[in-house]
Amino acid sequence: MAIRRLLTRSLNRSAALTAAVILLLIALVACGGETSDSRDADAITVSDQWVKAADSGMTAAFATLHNSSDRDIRIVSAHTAAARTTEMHEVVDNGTGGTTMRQKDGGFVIPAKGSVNLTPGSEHFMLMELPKPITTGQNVAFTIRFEDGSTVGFQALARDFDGNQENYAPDGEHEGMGK
Ligand SMILES: [Cu+2]
Repeated sequence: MAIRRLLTRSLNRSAALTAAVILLLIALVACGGETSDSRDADAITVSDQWVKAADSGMTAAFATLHNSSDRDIRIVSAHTAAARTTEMHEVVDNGTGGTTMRQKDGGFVIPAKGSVNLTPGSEHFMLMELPKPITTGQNVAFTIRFEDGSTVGFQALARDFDGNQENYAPDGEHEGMGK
């Protein structure tokens, strides 16, 4: 009887020890994963970035944003000295067969281990009230800020682009956004 109780106790103890070791290992792995890209900015890579050349008014910038981390990462703001205001826009149905752009609620979210492709006719950085022309071949510097306050900077080359012209016209769909 006494032996059996002793045996049970030591089994319980070794089970508890095993559990503790497993928990410790999980904690170590979790921490190890976090140190490589603990800041949002460290997990984001920007590629294929460009901006549409424009003489005045507004234009748009495009890029592919990749997130190497295991968590979704949100862009809370974007900035460039080439525009007085920079917004994050999405393109949606306007209910009458066309499309309209509007500010993306909460900003762009780059999914864990995934990408967001900003392309003409889809999501884009909207550059409003250009203080001076953005000319073809010019490099435009951008800074994007993430939810944790970290930032990523990138240079986007200005290109001529005729597609989706109507979408970016100052008198077009942006009127009535009220923002
Ligand atoms: Cu827009």
